[in-house]
Amino acid sequence: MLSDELKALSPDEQSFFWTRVEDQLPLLLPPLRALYGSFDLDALTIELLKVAARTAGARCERLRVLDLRRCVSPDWFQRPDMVGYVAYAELFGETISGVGKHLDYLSELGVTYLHLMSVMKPREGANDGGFAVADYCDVDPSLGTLADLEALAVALKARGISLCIDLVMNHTAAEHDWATRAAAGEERYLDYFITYPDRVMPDQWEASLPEVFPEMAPGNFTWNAPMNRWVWTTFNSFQWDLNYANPDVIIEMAGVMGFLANVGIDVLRLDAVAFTWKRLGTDCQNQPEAHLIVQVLRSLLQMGAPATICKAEAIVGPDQLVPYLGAHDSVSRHECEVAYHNQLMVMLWSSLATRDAGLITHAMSRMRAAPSYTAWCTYVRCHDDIGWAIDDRDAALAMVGGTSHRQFLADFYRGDFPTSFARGVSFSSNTLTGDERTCGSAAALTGIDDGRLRADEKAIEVGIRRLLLMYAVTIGFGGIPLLYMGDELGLANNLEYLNDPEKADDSRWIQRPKMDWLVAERRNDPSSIEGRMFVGFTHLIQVRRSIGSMHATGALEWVWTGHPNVAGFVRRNVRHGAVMVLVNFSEEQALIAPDFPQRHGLVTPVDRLDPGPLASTGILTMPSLSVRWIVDAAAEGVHPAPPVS
Ligand code: OTU
Repeated sequence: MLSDELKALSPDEQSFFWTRVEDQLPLLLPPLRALYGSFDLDALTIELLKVAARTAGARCERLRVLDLRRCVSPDWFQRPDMVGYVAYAELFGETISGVGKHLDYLSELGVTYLHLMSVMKPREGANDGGFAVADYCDVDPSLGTLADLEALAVALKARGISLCIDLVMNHTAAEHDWATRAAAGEERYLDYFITYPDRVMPDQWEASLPEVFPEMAPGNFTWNAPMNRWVWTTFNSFQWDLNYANPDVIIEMAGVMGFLANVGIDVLRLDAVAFTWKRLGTDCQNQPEAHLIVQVLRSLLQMGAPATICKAEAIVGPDQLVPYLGAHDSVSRHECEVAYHNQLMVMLWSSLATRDAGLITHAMSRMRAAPSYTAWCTYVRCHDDIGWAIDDRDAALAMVGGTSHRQFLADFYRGDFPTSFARGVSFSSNTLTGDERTCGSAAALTGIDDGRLRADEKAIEVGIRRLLLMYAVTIGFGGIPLLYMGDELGLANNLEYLNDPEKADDSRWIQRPKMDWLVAERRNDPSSIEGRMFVGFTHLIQVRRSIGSMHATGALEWVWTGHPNVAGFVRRNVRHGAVMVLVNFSEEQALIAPDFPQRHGLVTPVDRLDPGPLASTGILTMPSLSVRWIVDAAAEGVHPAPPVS
């Protein structure tokens, strides 16, 4: 069986493939049965195994070696030297080969993971920043060719940098071949999408569906005249949701994933994965089946191309989030290896505004632990808006009102709250629900832009401290910290999008500037804002690489520091000891009990960010807006700084 698909492989490689199949089948079959039990399961299983075998059989020698290496070292993405950088190919390097010209810059920063956005072929015209894909297996012609992408993956790998791209799995562009064939009346492809002849069903669905882009793209269905039907379009009218209830769709998507893995992609970011299954009477997000779909796809990838992993893009509440890493109510499964930690992101912005450690400590402590074989992608900013995902129960524990706190955060980061330092803008505010999301560059949200606009040196300085504080937490968390392009230089809000009619109604473009390579030249000038930022970033990254306990496998515990402005957590790692991260969100200095680290088991505490003595005056001082990464010197094999006499 499958001999045709596997014929390019040596007998040893074939048996390696069959070992993976044997290993993964018990993980593949239960979700497959739960999803598609009413279809011919044997035939479907064989079809999917063929896809996996085709992927394995078409893999080049270099990637087959990588498969072996990563099967031996499955923790490759969990290590302390993993540091990510996120950039639009076009905005960072103009073209894909242009990106290749800036690899020294990434290496200088210490980057080992590049998430390159919007590289696959989008529809023409408005395309939601590349998230309306017309061909999953071809590159945007304005950026180059598939061969360029392959060459870039090779060049990155030579520097120890993994490549991540988006797999927009929930929807295709209306111009994708499947969609045009559906529109032309081909039955097979009609069933790839969710369409209705009249408003009866759409109205029933709409009764419980929220709107993701209420201002730009109200409603969840779009009338398609050629087809004479309503099409399910959760996002923009030109983004058609795929129908995963049809097993042909999952077969196709497995094929696409194998294809991209064979181009040399290390990480597939599963865009909008929360939306892939629809259930009447619900908000059609985070349905159990959405998880089963990922489990199936991930298993097939492990069979065909085990060097490639999946990243969940599920920007959802804390309870719904951890299951994407496989941590479900009563069992842990293999699902995505990595996922965005949007709860940490939201909590960091919340704490920066309130200066208070209470809510973040309650909320983070209540979250279920991520399985030890996964890692969080931690981030401060990304290309999207910030949705204020504060859970009402967390708010209640911290004795704040959920609704009023969410409104406060939207006001604060819009700059409309007394004492606010932020200069963000609102995104897709929903007048019905009162929900408002926020956009703005990290520099704008931390007060650097405000300082620049008012030419207030002091405010700029404080803003830089805030931005570096945010990154010191995400970089010090373990997992894969993601640096959003431009943050390392403190790039400001960019208002150019307002002049482009295709972008003007989407304020997310405010934080999508073109990389400013002239400004970047100042990165080693410590008297410039860019220099202070860049040096701060490289320091954090270099130090992190040397701390074994930042490995993502360690267990995480949030701790109460006894000071209302200071939050903290400890990551304990069987192999590498422990690290305690303390963060003071306030502009005032804070004092902590001198033996606080010892009380949490760090016998010989040393701050690896600032090697001065920790508690020389009988008290542990946290300067204004500061972060400490405290390790146990005895366990880490480093020596504490000598006491100051
Ligand atoms: C993603 O985000 C992308 O990151 C966006 O850039 C796209 O516009 C969108 O999908 C459609 O492809 O609604 O506001 O978890 O937060 O999936 C951003 C739910 C989005 C959403 C997320 C989506």
